[in-house]
Amino acid sequence: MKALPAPLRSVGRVTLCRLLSTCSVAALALLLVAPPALAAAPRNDKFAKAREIRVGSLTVGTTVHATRERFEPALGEGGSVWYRLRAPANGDISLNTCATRADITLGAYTGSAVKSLSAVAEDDLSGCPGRGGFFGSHVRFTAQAGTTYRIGVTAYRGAGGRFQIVATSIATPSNDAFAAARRLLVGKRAIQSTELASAEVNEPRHAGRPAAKSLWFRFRAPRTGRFRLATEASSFDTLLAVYRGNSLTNLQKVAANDDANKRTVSSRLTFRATKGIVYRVALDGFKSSHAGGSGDGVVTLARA
Ligand SMILES: [Ca+2]
Ligand SMILES: [Ca+2]
Ligand SMILES: [Ca+2]
Repeated sequence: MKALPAPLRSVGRVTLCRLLSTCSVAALALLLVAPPALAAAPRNDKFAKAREIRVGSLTVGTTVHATRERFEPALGEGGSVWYRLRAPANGDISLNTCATRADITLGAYTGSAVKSLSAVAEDDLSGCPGRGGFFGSHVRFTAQAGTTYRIGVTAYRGAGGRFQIVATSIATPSNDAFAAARRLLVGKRAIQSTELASAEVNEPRHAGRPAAKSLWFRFRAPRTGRFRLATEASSFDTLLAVYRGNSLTNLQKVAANDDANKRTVSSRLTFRATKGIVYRVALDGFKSSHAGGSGDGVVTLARA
């Protein structure tokens, strides 16, 4: 539901630290976990050892024990790790670290050597909705098909920590319409931007809010039992709903959720499924004066 108020997102780091009483504690914690000499650096510490990531993926990494190379872009003061992302098509690409508590920065560059990089987009802490989103970074850039972009994740200060990068392409989603629902598999994630999604005539409200930018998924239960759906790591205030029925006009709600708890704006629900029955899942966004109601969506299905 309610996201971080807009003024808090735009204040500078010093002011933010004053607002957050936990800041000094966090700084102390960073000092305590400062890397000892000779600790193993992450495998993608060096620019030349960049790890590949793709749009529609979630990547887990860490800046702990990472180092800096000469001529690196000076976005943060700590160590960096590197990724390469090859644009599959022309269009905008969005990268976020919203599910990250560590204070890290995110940059996208072109160029094949660390001393000749051109910044395409950089972000320190534009913020993400919900608790823990204060240090979230978000970049978006217009990509050219076939171009390899270099993505640097740098600790702002100190060691940084573990992070998650979600990458999506801002394209018209193939599963915008109920009839074109995308298949969900147990134990897998579906990662897509909802930005260009829309609502259909006769579409029900999802988790109590009018349908606006919904994506549809379908799930055929492989056995009878309880399953869990969650949207953690999404970059926006999500709504999630599960239905039975094979058309928009005969849907029966099975379960729905706006916020998993009072500390988050991501959604989480469990539902009992019957073997062989097809369930339809809607992902939508909570639109408010300071939240757009769309972004990088992550839907995870698991056995409960
Ligand atoms: Ca490095
Ligand atoms: Ca839709
Ligand atoms: Ca929500």
